[in-house]
Amino acid sequence: SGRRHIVSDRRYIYGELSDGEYINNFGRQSVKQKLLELLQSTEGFLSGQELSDHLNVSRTAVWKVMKSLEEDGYEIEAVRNKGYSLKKEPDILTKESCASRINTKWLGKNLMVYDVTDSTNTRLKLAGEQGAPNGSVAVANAQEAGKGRLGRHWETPKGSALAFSMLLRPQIQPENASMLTLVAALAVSRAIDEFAGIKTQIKWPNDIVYQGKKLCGILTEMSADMDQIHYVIVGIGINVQMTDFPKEIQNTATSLKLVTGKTLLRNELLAKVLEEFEVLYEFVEKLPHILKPGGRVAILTFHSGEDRIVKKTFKEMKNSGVYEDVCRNVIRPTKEECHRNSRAKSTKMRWAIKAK
Ligand code: BT5
Repeated sequence: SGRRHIVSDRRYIYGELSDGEYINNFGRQSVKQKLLELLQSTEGFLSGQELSDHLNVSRTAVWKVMKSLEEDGYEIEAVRNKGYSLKKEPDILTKESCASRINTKWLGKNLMVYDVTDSTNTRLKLAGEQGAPNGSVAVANAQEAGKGRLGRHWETPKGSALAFSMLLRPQIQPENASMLTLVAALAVSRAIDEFAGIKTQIKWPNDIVYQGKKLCGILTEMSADMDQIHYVIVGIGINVQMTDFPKEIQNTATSLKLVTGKTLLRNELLAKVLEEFEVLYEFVEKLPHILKPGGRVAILTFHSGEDRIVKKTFKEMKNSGVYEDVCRNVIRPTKEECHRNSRAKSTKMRWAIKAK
């Protein structure tokens, strides 16, 4: 139909984005990123010769890239006749540290990484206007004008916050775009729980909290006309290393460092969130094809962050037999089920379809 306006990635021109660092991972990866990936995925040592052969560059070039990684804070052990081994990874957000960890199909393959910027939402909006493809991601180590909702400010201190935004061009109706915030909240909550070994709660629709304190905020912005979405920007701010906050929020905010006592790597967390989100998003995007026009479905989430309202809604829908107006969002129960149910075979999915 005329509303299906997503065009293939090939139609976009990558080269036009001069702002920030724009990596097209579909194309060439940098030697530095590839080298880092090799070091990360190897337990023992990698010889200079092996690396040079594998990366198709000289041994001097390998050595130079090693030096540059060391300057970034990577601890690399170099042993004569054995080679190189990665001992410790620093908590930095660079194009290499992020891209080397991201293991998705399409989300974050086009990646902009800023050391300092105004707001990743703003950066990505500009990129969106210039035609950046679905799944583009902007990450910042610090934001000078981080945005909350309704013009509020989002604290993004350098080196301790994970702030990033995802650009999406979903094939859904504008009135359904809010479900992307829910999907993002679920993805973040799952990613944090798995990564940090804690149980977060989703304070629908925008916040992830731990014991009532805010760990993460989500800001979704959309460019659309009456019946079509041009793009949606989902911005996610997660407090990772902060140990103190400005006075105004010191009683309401917390961080993964404060909660776990551990220094968790922001690039790894980013990769986890993107992975979780990609799976959920693909499911949500399929819904219009599964449902009849005007069909609606319910939030079916049995996630730890599930709250009472959702439970009640679910029950209400089941009992009333009139599901249609209760809720229009579906979020899959687990990642495995997402895969398993991708053809709408499970009971839960059948139930959801009945709900139209
Ligand atoms: C939000 O707004 O929670 C959405 C925050 C979205 C931030 C991300 S970071 C990447 C992307 N780029 C951006 O520019 N934004 C997105 P709201 O619900 O309005 O909450 C804002 C309120 O939370 C503020 O008024 C403060 O009271 C409080 N706050 C500010 N910074 C915080 C922090 N780091 N942790 C916890 N609470 C904070």
